[in-house]
Amino acid sequence: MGILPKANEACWCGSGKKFKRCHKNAASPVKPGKVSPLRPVPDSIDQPAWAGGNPASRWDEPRVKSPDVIKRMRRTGREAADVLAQLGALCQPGVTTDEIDAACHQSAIERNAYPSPLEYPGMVAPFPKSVCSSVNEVICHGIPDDRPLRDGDIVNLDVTLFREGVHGDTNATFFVGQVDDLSRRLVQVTRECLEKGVEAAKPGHPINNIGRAIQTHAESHGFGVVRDFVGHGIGEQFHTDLQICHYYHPRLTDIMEPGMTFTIEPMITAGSWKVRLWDDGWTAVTADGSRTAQFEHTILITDDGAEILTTPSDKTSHPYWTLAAATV
Ligand code: 1AY
Ligand code: CO
Ligand code: CO
Repeated sequence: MGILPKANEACWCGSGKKFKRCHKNAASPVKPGKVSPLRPVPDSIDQPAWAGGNPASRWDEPRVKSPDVIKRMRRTGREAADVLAQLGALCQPGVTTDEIDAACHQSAIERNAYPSPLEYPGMVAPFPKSVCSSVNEVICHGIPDDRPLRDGDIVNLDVTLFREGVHGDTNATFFVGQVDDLSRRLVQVTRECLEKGVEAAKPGHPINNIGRAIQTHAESHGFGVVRDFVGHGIGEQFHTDLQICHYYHPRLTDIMEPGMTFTIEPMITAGSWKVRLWDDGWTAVTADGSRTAQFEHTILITDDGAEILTTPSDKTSHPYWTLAAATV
């Protein structure tokens, strides 16, 4: 659970005001809720190794993908983006994150896809749901439960689908009703951080260019960059050994090559970027209870830049594209 300042201490938002005069009323920490029973996936859907609680293995996967894998990743990526945009419409006051999970699960199955988070192995227990839902100070890997979304919340939904033998991974942060100015700015800047990360992704350049671009932008707005979770190689496996830090890491000098596929998924905080993990082994929250936002794409390094594989069929209903035009 997030640790908040005492009433007379400085607010985490950096306003210089006392906490009680600033964000205290908005700061009702997210607590673990009730998690509904496992939703089954029909046998007709091709499933990753961990489905059904099977012991999963990892293997060496080429960093540069074949044209056939890339073709399939484009299709899976688009389906994942379409599901994410669809779920965004549900982010309204009173809707529970479990209801959003049910919609994700059903939409995945209708598209002949397995929702990759479902039963993914963890240190404490497998992930029990089909989408990660992370509200306010939850950085990532929140478990959908019976908590109704409230007016003023921000909620990240992280959708990964497994289809045609490959994964597509994408997320966005949505506003619930009327959201305060600091949170709106946080979400907007986080979206820009992903955009700047994608712009820094091009062949012939070291992979730490991405984190440098992201960190520079976040810190210029007074925000923090989470260190504990990174972008990752993706393809026939959900996560490969390739790591993409969202801050500048001098040793990550691997050169980007055409055909590489990986995620960029900056987690940006209004206050501390230090992480605490709940006892469930999944839910990661900010150590100081400050709010946090995230956006994610799966990208392909091309001959002259990067292609976003998680581009939806309709950009007009997807926050990565609609927020670009808005001003905060
Ligand atoms: C992640 C994992 C599960 C995840 N996201 Cl539901 C779900 C959502 N996210 C990120 C950003 N996993 C990641 C990363 Cl970098 N890496 C995989 C790693 C991990 C898991 C949770 C938190 C951090 C890092 N898992 C390592 C191996 C797990 C065991 C396993 C899984 C699959 C196949 C064989 C063995
Ligand atoms: Co994750
Ligand atoms: Co993701």
